Amino acid sequence: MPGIRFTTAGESHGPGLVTVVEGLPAGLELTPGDIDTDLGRRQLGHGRGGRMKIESDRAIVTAGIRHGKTLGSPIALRVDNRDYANWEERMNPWPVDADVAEVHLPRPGHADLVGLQKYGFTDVRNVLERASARETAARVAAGALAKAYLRAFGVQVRSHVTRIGSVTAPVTGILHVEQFDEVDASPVRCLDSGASEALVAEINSSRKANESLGGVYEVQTFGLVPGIGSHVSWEERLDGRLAGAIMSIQAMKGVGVGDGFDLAGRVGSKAHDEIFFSEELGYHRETNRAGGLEGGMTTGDPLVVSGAMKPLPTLTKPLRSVDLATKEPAQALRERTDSCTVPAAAVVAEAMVALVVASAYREKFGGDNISDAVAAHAAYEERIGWRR
Ligand code: EPS
Repeated sequence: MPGIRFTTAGESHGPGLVTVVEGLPAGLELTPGDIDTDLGRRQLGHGRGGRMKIESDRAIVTAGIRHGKTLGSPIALRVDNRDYANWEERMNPWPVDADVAEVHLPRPGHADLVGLQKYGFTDVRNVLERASARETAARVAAGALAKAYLRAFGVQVRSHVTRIGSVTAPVTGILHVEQFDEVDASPVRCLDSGASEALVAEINSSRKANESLGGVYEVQTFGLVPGIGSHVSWEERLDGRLAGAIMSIQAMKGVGVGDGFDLAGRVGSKAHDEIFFSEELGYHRETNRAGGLEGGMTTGDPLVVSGAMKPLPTLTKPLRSVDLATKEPAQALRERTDSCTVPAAAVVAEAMVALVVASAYREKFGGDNISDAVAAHAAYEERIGWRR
């Protein structure tokens, strides 16, 4: 079932990031703005640190696109790290004529200590550079291609932040795609303006206390047809694939589909979505507790996936750790850091959801050229009598 595959490479303060995306059909129209708009959205959000004033992420296409259309070949994108200019000695790919100090103070909650043990290093920098969430810029670039592919089928992927620290935005009910149009105008990417202010205040007070904060976001995908994914094998269940993709994002500790963990505490009659039929809508539901997935397949209702992010582990008031050179108690590495990146994480999660859903569309509708896939999609809609 070859769908869409991607990989990333790059260290946070190295020369730059790269992604290679395979499996997109030929003939898909793209503009630079399709990629760069999302790269810019990922850099926003209240709670970001000094690094975002240095970077201004743009994708440089090095393969797979010609005159604004995909060729069907692997697409390679590069995002340069502007900050590399300040790190050329410490992060040079080649030996340098300078004494570069090793980092010996692992941060609790980061990959630092275990990565060092596993890969046989003495310098924490050899781990933290790749573990850094800077890598998510490459994922967002790849995700922008997946979103462009999904647009050909009328599918749109959106996100919003529902909680930061102890402050939760009011419960929203079923959302429509237009309700997300202004979400990027909120400094915390929250749909409720009152809650938005409270979330900003929560970040400000934790920053004053030298604390970092996590939170919860939701990704919603609109315009899907029923039957993407499959119940027939564990690998094809879309919920499993989405959960893996969300959990692969740095700092994630939980994932939910639809009403998620809340469903576990309900009686069955309040946990499912009853089925109706009308000439106008065909088969439909009046609720979406399942988050648009039944049996590992889309139902055609909005796909709702939430992610829980832990507070960032780089702290301005560091936690206790051990100096790896002396084995003596010490404070963890104290570096320039963000205090909250939940708004940015939601944009990264959009990319990961888009890549998973696009891959499943590609598996189902195939096509060497995008027009083949769109025709297969239309034939499928016709067969199942889909009317939305
Ligand atoms: C990060 C630490 C900070 C963030 C970085 C992720 O970087 P620095 O150590 O250079 O201040 O800014 O995120 C990005 C650079 C980005 O583009 O999102 C970390 O330790 O994960």
